[in-house]
Amino acid sequence: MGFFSAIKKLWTPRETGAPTPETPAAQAQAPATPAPEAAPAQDAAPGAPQDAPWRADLARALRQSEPRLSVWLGHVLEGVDEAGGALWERLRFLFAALETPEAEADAFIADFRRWLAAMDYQYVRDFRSELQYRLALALDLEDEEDERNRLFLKLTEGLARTREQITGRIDALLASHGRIDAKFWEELEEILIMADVGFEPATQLTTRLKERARKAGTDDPAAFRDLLREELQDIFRAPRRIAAVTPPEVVLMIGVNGVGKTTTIAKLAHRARMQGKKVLIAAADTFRAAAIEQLEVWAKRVGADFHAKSAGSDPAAVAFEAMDVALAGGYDIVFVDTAGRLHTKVNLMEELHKIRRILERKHPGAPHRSILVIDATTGQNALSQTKLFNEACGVDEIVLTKLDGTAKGGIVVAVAMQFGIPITFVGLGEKMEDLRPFDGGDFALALLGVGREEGRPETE
Ligand SMILES: Nc1nc2c(ncn2[C@@H]2O[C@H](COP(=O)(O)OP(=O)(O)OP(=O)(O)O)[C@@H](O)[C@H]2O)c(=O)[nH]1
Ligand SMILES: [Mg+2]
Repeated sequence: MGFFSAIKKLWTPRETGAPTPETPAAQAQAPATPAPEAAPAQDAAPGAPQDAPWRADLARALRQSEPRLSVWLGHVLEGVDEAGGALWERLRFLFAALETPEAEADAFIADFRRWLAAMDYQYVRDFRSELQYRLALALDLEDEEDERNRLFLKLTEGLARTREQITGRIDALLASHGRIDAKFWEELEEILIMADVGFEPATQLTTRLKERARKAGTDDPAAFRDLLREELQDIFRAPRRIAAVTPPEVVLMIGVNGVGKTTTIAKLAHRARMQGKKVLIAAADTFRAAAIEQLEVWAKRVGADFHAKSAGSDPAAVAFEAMDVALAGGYDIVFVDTAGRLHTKVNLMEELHKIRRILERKHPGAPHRSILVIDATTGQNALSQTKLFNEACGVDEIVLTKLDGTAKGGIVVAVAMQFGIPITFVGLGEKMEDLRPFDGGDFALALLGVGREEGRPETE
């Protein structure tokens, strides 16, 4: 949806004397005159039919505000403390201003109200964050600066303990060395190993940093932080694989026990639903009846359809049937949950193979994304998990869960260095909005405790 082109109409400073919007995009592209028929902000002009005073006030506030979702939401929620008629009216006003088709706006609000009822939330303070997340997804605004800053804060918080491990010690290292010498590199390597980067990756990283320092012609410890930041940003810049997919896109979720496969499916399904996709979830973890029930509850909560067989059924048979349902039902995306398995158990890994074969037979190209879920608190074991799952059945993407509060986030560096498999999402908590796209550059900055503004290379 053309969020920015839509809001620009509201910004036109012509009639309000509002401050000129400060973003360059807006300055460059703001149209000279607003399209009078499109935005309700125009309806709110004196004499317009819908002249409830709040409309004029809200229109003015929106027109004068920064082009940021959180600022906009702040105006929409002005004076609104709880869910109810006033909130829905004000949200509709915002949607109309953004030229959202009415049916989509209604669907969004109906969906959100269902969620509020299911969660038993009434007050804005309890659901504001979820509302902003849903708006960001529905309006395709996740890349907006504001959302990225919000995520960056969470990431920085989540990595606080890991950062203590790495940055605190690196600070001490820098303070104790007048120049970068052999002893410096030795101590650095030790710090990296202690921070769970792992022996081999730590050696490799140190070698790469040495090379970087040599090229930069510096032995000044003051320059080191920048070298490390650049190196980490490079490491995390694994290319995303984007391939054309004939729907339904099939996502297979794999990993050891308890890492967060099922909750990650729920979170990804939630995202897909908010992006307007038709979603099917298949319960190919037939190992425990409770696992099937857990997934069914999640499917209901996020508004996805669900396919399961009884506990103890062949997981490949579930996948087989689910593909029939998905193909016949015109689904956009299918998530296949699998039982947690030890990567060292050959027969269990063979079962994953079988699921893959069935999916491929039913729908050539499937599974399009085989996602390995790794628990960031695992430490070094994450490396052998990645290696064995990748060898046994191929891993296209990695999702790292439980990054909130772990001191072992250094493992991410090792995984990224050793396998070159893109990390696509990170889990920063148990809520739906706590699963976010992984941005390697931001991750490196958060890991080093550098702000986004200071850390952005000039070229980006
Ligand atoms: N703090 C935190 N907890 C998480 C995160 N992701 C998942 N969890 C929690 O981890 C626990 C296990 O999650 P599940 O999704 O059931 O894990 P699973 O991999 O499906 O487990 P099995 O099916 O038993 O193999 C749950 O209590 C989740 O709420 C995260 O990013 N942060
Ligand atoms: Mg599970």
